[in-house]
Amino acid sequence: MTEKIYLPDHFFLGAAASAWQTEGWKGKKEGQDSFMDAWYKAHRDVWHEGYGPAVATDFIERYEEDFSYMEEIGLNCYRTSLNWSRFLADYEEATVDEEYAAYYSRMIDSCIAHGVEPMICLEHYEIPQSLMERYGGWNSRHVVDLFVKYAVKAFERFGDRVKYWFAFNEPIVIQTRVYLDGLRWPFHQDSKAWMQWNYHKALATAAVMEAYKEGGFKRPDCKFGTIINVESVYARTDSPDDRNAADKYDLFYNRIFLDPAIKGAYEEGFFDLLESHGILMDYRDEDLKLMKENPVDWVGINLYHPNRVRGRINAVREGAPFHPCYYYEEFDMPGKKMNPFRGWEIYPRIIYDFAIRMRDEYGNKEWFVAENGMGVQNEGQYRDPSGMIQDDYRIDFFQQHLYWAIKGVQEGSNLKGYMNWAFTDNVSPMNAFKNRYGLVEIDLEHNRNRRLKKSAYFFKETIANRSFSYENDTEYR
Ligand code: BGP
Repeated sequence: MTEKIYLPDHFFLGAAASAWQTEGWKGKKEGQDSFMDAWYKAHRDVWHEGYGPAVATDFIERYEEDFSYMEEIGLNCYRTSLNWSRFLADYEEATVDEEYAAYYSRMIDSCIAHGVEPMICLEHYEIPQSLMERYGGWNSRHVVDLFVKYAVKAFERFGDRVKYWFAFNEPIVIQTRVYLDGLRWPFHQDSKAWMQWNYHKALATAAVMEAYKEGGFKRPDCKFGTIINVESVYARTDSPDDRNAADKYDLFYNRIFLDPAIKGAYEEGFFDLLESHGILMDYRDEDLKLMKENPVDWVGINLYHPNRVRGRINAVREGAPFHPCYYYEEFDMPGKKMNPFRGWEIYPRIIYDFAIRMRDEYGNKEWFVAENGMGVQNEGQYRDPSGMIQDDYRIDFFQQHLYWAIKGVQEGSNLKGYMNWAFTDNVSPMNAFKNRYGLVEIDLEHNRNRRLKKSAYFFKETIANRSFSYENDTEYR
């Protein structure tokens, strides 16, 4: 059955990206590597076909072109990050690198001139590598102070034009891949450092929120938030054992950031649990007060795929470093739909389920989908004779996810908009340009030229008509 789905009033449609995944290194100075740059240089072997952040999409030279396409599509907003490692020439003193700041200022002006609202994230994995080397990155409390100084400089420079700021994109990711799972350079496993990083980032979110308010940067039409990757978790069955596994998964990967950001506090018993596993971080009572007083205005949520778990069948070896999988095992649900390229299950209802959760468990705080999208390999095979990639699979993906998002709004969730990852194809950590996500193709063979995919026109029409057609397959056959 074909249904016409209308976008709710004021519901925005945008697209996201980040500085390190698009800009390229043009103009980058000695000592300005981010952690991602350093990882790429140190262990390039694992980066798909050797591509990485060095050139990326060359956004630094081509943002004007990208914004023209956004204008053509009618995109409401564009989210990217400010590259901490490049915006400052000295991280201790927060001395601004004028050259990078001038580029950034022009870029923001161009974005606005094309009718697109900029949304800026202060860290999308771009922690300066020199802070990793000197202090162990977010393991150090001093880095929280440096981050606040950096944020204030950013507000001073661009706060007159940027209304929407975010502390982090996916604050849990780096330390989970590095210290918890040991999957990435520099291959140093440390579960306690993992927790310390989580904590310092939650603290930094509150501290920057406070600086934003107290520095007078928060005009009435401005909002400060953070962007959290929620790992939508489903228990294998309704058994207490499976449900407990899902609950612990949710605690260690989701509530660990949602709770301090939105409720201003960790749940009761959490610190005891951390202590029982030997990973209780260093904290001060005054930090908890700061968090309590500074919840964010809204949150962006990155939602890609569900995670399914069950209670453990095998015990974890005694003496193994703590990992949340102490409480769960992943569960491979028969019959699940897959995006085979990225290896992620497709289950569009995750947006609706989270919408209801925000409504019922998080005081119906304002939120938006900050990333959702489909990464596909070898998209050239879907090119039509005119040269355009016919990404109908991506259009289906958008329709289904938007359908469930709008259902969430209809049932009272304070969901304000939806952003695709990403505007153009860009560099993923390690996978580089392997899986393409963009509405706009980046042609690596031809000077990184841009070309709109069919999905860009789906966005364009949906924005122009404030509606789209959705094939709701309800027929029993
Ligand atoms: C999100 C990140 C993005 C982007 C995206 C795509 O988790 O915020 O930076 O990379 O995932 O996933 P991947 O790059 O792993 O394919």
